[in-house]
Amino acid sequence: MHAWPASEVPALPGKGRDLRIHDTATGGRVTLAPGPVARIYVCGITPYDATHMGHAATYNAFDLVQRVWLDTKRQVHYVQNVTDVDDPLLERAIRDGVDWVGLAERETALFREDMTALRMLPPQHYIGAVEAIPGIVPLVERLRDSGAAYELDGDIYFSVDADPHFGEVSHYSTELMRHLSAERGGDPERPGKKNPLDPMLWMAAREGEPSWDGASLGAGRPGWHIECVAIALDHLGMGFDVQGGGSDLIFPHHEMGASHAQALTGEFPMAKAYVHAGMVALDGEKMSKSKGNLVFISKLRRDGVDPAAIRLALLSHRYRDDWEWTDQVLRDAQERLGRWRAAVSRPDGPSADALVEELREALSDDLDTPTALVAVDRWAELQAAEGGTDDSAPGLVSRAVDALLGVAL
Ligand code: 5CA
Ligand code: ZN
Repeated sequence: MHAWPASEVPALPGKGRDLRIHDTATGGRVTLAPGPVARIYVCGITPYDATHMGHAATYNAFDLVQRVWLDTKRQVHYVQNVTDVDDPLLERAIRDGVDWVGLAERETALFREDMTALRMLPPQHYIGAVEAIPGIVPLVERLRDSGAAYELDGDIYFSVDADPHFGEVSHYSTELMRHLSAERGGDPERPGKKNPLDPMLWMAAREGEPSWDGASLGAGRPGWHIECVAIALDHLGMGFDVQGGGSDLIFPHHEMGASHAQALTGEFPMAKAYVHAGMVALDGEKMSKSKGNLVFISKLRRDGVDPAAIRLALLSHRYRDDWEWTDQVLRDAQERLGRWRAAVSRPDGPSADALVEELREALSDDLDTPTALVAVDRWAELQAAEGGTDDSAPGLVSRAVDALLGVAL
């Protein structure tokens, strides 16, 4: 699949700082010190509805990770998937009486537009589940042939007991795992499974559902977790720097992915850091396509809201926190954007060298964006109150805010 166009990232004077970030698997901060090329996999959308504020918040976090790396003059190798065949997508297509392929294409196209408008850096490899099937089939065959997977009425399940490290990403109790498995696409109640938590790797063709040639597996379609493992291993290899997503992906998705990869390669973990963004809520509940309590990026754009203000609204929250979207959050961001734009539109101002370092320090500190925004606020206040004589300062602030926060002033 093609991704979306990249907005340019201005180079800043001086040197960026290494990123210290919270890793779910170890429960502490890790300093990500990748080589000259940093490798990141971010789980993409299941395209059955438009991009909402929760998605945008999660993609914003991983966009910042890349901006910090780029500021240290590293290259970034970024991979993202699109879960363009899965139960929720097929169910929505049936509910609305539309073709599932068309639905996925339409919503993916809208996602690209939203990401472009929000100045999110595009992945180098943007890969759909369907196009990944030829790579998924041999992995499932290998898992089955090595005894890490088994067949149940034609479906192939992964055996979580095959992985000695199972549980070491989420550290959740078995009880919680069971609960979340039922809630998030698993089938812990299905009779005949070796362990109720075992996830499906390959689902045998069902009447009226799409299916693909699975060689020795028979016709069917891939499970969700093996999709991301196949794409990540194909394009990044084992031991890449970050696997990212929202905190609802900790279990089962990232736990199972690490297990699949462990069973395939003997190595653990697949990613050096498992990084998770908090959940955005609306009206007291997690924003989700299945509940329908959504604020769509595309709707706000149609209403004339500046995407830079949306981005500032996202940045005003710390990425790991759960938070609630309200109209006030957007109004505050719009006002802030106005103040910042006024401040950089003057021909000179107070020196901004220290501000650049403050931004770098805040972002390298587990993406502390609220502190970063306050630093820019202070420069803008000083500009409004006293001005200054540095004629390079307004341009430097614009470039720094663009390069490090993705906001175009
Ligand atoms: N296709 C899979 C990942 S392989 C999937 O989870 N798709 S999704 O469309 O449901 O979600 C896309 C990303 O948005 C995931 O990282 C998910 O954790 C994140 N996300 C979903 N809802 C929210 C929310 N309310 N707040 C923050 N992030 C969210
Ligand atoms: Zn994924």
